[in-house]
Amino acid sequence: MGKGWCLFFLFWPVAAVVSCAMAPMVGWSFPYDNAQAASNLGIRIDGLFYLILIVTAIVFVGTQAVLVYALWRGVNNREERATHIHGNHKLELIWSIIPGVILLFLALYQMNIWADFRIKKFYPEVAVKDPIAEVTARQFEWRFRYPAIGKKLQPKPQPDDLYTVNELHVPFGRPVMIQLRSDDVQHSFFLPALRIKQDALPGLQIPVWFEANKEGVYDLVCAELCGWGHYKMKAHVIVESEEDYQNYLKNLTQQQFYDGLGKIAANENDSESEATEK
Ligand SMILES: [Cu+2]
Repeated sequence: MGKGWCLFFLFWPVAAVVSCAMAPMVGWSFPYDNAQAASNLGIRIDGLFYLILIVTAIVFVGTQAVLVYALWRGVNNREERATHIHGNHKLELIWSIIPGVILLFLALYQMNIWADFRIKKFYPEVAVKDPIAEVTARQFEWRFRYPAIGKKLQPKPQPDDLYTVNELHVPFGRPVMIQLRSDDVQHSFFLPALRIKQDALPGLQIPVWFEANKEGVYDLVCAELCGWGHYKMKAHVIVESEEDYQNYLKNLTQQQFYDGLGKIAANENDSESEATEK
C-alpha cells in the first residue's frame, strides 16, 4: 500500500509535465494557429500565462517531489518516527514571504500589459480617435452599429448609422476600438484568438481596443453565462484589408437604404452591380 501511494503521487507531476510538453502539439494549449495569439497584445498576455505556469509548475513539482521522498522514506524505514512541528515561526515566515514576493513580482511585472490593455490613456491614439462601431450584447446576439461612411460614431444612434448582427468587419493594419454595451444582462465580449475579453455591463459603455496581426475570420463568443440562449451568442469578427472594409461598408449602406425603387445617390457610381448581386 505504501509504495502504491508513492507511485500515485509521483504519477501526477510526471503526467502534468508530459501533458504540458505535449499540449501545443495536440491542440490542448491556447487557441489559434499552434497556440500563437492573433494579436501582439495577445502574445504578451500569453507570456504572462506561461510565466505563471512555470512558477506554479516549479512549486507543484517541488512539493510533490518532497511528498514522494517523505513517503518513500517512511515506507522503507518503519522504525523512524516523523517529527511533529507546531508553531514554527521560521517556517511560517518562509512560506509566507516566498509566495508574497512571487505575487508582488507578478503584480509589478504585468502592470505595463494591463495598462496597455485596459487603461484608456494608453490605448493607441488612432483607435481612440475614431471608434469603428458600437457593439451591443443582448439576449442572445451581438448587434453592431457603424457610423455612416466618412462620419464618426456618435454616442446616440443616428439616422444614417449602419447595423448588422453577429458579423463585425474591421480593417487590418491598424488598431481598432469598439464601444461595448449590454442591452439587458451581463455579457462578455470574448475574442479567444486575440486574447481579448471584456465584460459588457448594462448601463455602461466600455471602450475595447484590439489589433489582429493577421487578416482572417475570428470567433466572437460570449464568455458570461447570460441565460438559456447563451450558447447561441457565437459571432465572427472579420479582419480584412482597408479596401475590403470600405467596400463592405458601401455594400451595407446600399442594402440598408435601398428602397426598392432606384439607386442610392451616395454609391450609385461604384456599387450598383454589387448591390443587385446581394
Ligand atoms: Cu452569454
